Amino acid sequence: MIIDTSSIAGYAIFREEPTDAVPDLSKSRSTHPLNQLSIEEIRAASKIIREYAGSKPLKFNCLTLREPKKHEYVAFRDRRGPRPDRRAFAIILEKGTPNIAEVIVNLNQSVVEDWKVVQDVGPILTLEDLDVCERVARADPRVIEACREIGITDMSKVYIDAWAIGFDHRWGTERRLQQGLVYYRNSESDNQYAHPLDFTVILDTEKEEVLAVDIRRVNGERTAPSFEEHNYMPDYVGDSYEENRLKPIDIVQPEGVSFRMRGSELHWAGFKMHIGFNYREGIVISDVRLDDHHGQRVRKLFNRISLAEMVVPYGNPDHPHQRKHAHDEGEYGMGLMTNSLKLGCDCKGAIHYLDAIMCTSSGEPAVVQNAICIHEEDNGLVYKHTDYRDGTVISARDRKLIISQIITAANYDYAFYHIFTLDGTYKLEVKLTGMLNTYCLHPSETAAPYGTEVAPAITAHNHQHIFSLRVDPEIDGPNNSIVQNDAVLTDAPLGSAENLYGNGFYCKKTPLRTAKEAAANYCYETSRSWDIINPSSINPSTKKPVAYKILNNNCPTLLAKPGSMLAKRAAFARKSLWVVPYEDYQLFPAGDYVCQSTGELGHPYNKTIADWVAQDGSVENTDIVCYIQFGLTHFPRTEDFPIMPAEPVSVMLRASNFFVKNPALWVPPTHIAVDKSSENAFAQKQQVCCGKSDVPSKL
Ligand SMILES: *[C@@H]1O[C@H](CO)[C@@H](O)[C@H](O)[C@H]1NC(C)=O
Ligand SMILES: *[C@@H]1O[C@H](CO)[C@@H](O)[C@H](O)[C@H]1NC(C)=O
Ligand SMILES: [Cu+2]
Repeated sequence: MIIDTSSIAGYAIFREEPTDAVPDLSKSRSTHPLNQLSIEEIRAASKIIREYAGSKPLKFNCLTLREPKKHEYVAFRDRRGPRPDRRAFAIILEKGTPNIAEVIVNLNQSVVEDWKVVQDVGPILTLEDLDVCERVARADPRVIEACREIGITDMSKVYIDAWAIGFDHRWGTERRLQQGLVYYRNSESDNQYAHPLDFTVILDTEKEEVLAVDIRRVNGERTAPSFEEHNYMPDYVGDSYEENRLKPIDIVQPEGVSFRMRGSELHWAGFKMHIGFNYREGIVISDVRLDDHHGQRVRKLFNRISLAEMVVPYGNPDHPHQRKHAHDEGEYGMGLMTNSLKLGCDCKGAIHYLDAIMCTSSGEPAVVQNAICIHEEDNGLVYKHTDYRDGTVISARDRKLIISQIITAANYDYAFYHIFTLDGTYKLEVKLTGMLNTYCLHPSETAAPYGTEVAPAITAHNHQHIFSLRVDPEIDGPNNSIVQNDAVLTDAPLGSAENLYGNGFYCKKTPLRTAKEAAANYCYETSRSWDIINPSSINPSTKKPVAYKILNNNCPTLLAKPGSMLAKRAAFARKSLWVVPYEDYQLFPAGDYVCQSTGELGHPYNKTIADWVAQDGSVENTDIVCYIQFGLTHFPRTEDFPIMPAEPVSVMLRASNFFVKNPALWVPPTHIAVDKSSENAFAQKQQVCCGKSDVPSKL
């Protein structure tokens, strides 16, 4: 079926043969309402859109599933309502005009249901858009001259990373801009980040023209490039590999995996969920439920989980570095930048892959094979106890179900691991690797205080990585509230009757009732956490509402002055937590359109979290959505060069008085040593911990 392999900006995108025939969708078997659009559905939707547009030449910016409205989906899921129609959502550029249209297609009825023209917004830069940068900039006389001035005449050795521009007042939003960061390679496989050049190129994506070459002169002088090599590919460092130092580790699952898939629905260890994917958010996990073994029922946990935005602001105030604050999701798309994964390299063991189906600018389907990896890993102990008197031991092992994807955003690579464990926990772990963004140092400059000289004359600027995890909770049902937990000392003074010894402390619970109250920051002094509670579901033991606790203690403060462009554009990153009332299709906290956004309040077509929170809606005992910000502040180290060792950062949602007891008690223990008189059949089996691959070391 796949006939032509082409590579867009180095990513593996496999194109399907174009066809005019509209597939007869009515014949296809019923699709889960949250499934990605199929190849046939993409073809059908783009044909319907083209026919509607008549002779206007169109450029598809995106074409993706329009998820059903929540109440329609829930009614269908709970067998109270009809199957929702399949719909597609597209953002279309009418070529040669400034018009941008948001289009909704009903695939069941083969009609365009809505064609809305929006203005003053910047649609995502797709890989095809970014491909313009290097091609056009390399051939531009001003770029050639800028290179010649610093002694570079072979333009085939000049490489230009395409970035969104942030915001540039010279052009506003009339043009779709990008900036090119310029590097040199001594040879094709040489590490370009060791040879950054001292200028950037501004381009118009649609006109495919260079608008400006911004040269950063120091005391009126150019900075000479460093040609010293710092490499990591085998051609250069292969001689230093020590193959025999590490013996192979193979993961053996002799009876296969413990999860089952039906299409994109996944069942594992009592969890049930749907795995979706789109060009913008990448992985979307919906409808997460869990068997409660003690109550013999399936309980709802989360309606939808996805990464909703991220920002990487750089801290060097010199022009043009202020423009480097990539919103990798809203500006480029987590789906579009996703890698095609390789067995045994990106994940080990028995792997189930799902493909991602997106669309090219001409409206053809584009498939990234093996975009989503689903696998299990051993996760150490889930519990253990030894009775010190007689050596009675019980222990059980935990394991993780991991749903992952890896993206490449120019120099950086990010791996996203959505992890479930046997105690009912959900965790998002992000691993940061790839290449530092580097810049050249003029002999009169020092890297400090805004960067680290990671190699002679090469600085890597201070920056942050702040991610926004969107969680639409459904803790035992749709109506939830938020309570802030702070560990505090008892007020009563030392020596008083209430606190004679001064050791009293408790968990101070503060209900956050409105969106403004719920705009909260982490507090290290009080080990702050937040409970998502269901006020009408009471734990019989505590007699208090059941909860899932947000544990987020990696919350860097957004390092941008209030009122700055960055503080406005990345307003979402100003708090560790936001909670807003649920609205259909309200997903992206930095706006639906992040490219060249100013972040000003009240944009007619581009609302952000700041707009939503300003309405100060009730978030008490109602359908709520949480945006959880986490990440790290990165002062580059020499160890991060020439390629960064992966650095993890994570956030967790953990059951808190949700179950009546340890939810992992059903997990058969792997080690029991008990009194032989025990009557229990399982205990009598004298189960041993080891599997076939566990052996004593031969040392
Ligand atoms: C709409 O189309 C989908 C996919 O082809 C199909 O599964 C579903 O049954 C259709 N729905 C209706 C109401 O006909
Ligand atoms: C949730 O709250 C709304 C009012 O905000 C109410 O209409 C609805 O019935 C509640 N749903 C459940 C399942 O309790
Ligand atoms: Cu970093």
